[in-house]
Amino acid sequence: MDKKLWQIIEKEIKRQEETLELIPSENFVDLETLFIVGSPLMNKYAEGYPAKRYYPGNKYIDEIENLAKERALKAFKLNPNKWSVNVQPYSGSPANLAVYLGLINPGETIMGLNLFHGGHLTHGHKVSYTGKLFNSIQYCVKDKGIDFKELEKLALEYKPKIIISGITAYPRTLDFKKFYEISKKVGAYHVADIAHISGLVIANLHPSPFPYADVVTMTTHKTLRGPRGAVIFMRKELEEKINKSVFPGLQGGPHMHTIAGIAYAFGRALKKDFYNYQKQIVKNSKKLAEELIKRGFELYTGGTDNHLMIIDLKPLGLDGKTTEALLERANIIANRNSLPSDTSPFNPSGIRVGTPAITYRGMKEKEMIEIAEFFERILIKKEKPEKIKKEVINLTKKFPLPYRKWLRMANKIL
Ligand code: DSN
Repeated sequence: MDKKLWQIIEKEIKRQEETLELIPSENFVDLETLFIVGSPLMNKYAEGYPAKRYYPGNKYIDEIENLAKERALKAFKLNPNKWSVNVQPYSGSPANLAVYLGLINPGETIMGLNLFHGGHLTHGHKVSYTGKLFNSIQYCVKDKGIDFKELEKLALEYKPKIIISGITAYPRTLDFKKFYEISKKVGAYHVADIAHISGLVIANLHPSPFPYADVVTMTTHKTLRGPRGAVIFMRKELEEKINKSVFPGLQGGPHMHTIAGIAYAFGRALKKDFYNYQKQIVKNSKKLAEELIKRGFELYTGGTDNHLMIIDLKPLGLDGKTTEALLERANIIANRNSLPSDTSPFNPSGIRVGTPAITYRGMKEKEMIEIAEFFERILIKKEKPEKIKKEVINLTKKFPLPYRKWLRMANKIL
């Protein structure tokens, strides 16, 4: 046993056990996912697609990839004659790049939500290849939501080939129909990136993009709670272009152990428990937002409709970096985040807070009140974070994670 390495793994497990994980894009996999993703499936090279591989020995690998695809389509109730799915992208960023490169040529125009307003790097931010390879036009949020007036004006002026509807730090419901209508007006593809909200869409707690999109991308480790990976759904007529773009265009051998974990995650998403879990994520998020507002915090767009919220720290005279560090001293993990008034993402004035991970641990509305109090005591009443840390650890102990069992098993058999 590699003692040095396992000691570090154990320390990280303890950190996860004893902290309140509020980064909205993070979650906790279950033990079955750990076993599947750690299985000997990772030994196999399988370039290509089921029944069209470049290597032999892929009989069972094909079964796994087909099962993942079948369940992914089922989870979103998609008609397999109209929609196709690619489960091979290594993660969300290469998935998005593969879509753009599959549909249009470098130099052509894409439009996405500005990073400071809640968009993702891969929606055309200038430091990402998506903003370097393509001519990127960014739309914004005004008041409490996406500024569709500006979006339409920009679309008519710049005639993008792709309009991306997608978020990474936007707490409101997305009106996919409006994106569709503007896209059609200017002859653009509508690509919806539902990485954050995929679980909510499956559970009908957020409107589905599928009636209005040409392509839908998502990661599999956020609200879906699967292993790290990504999936691309595309209308049948776009299948060949996008599949070729993923492989051989951008990637080599698919990670079949991860794809098996994705098959398992979509299988779990077909069950009633999954709906209850997603419902509680949103309930918790709304409760936490309400309790924070009650205590004097200001939230970006005034609240939340989904699993996340962003606290505007400017009225408290704080910045994101200082706040992130103060919270971490109390074992509360929430990440600093840009707001429209910011100019640098390194020291922004927001802190992003989400409920998927703590909801998986079993926390409900009662704990949201406690968490809002922690925020108030640290950031408004200026209590020492170290004092609150003990209370945070006590709270986390009531909602254990399953990883000790896994660790014990590793210790026993290795
Ligand atoms: N890094 C993810 C997030 O935190 O939203 C997106 O890729």
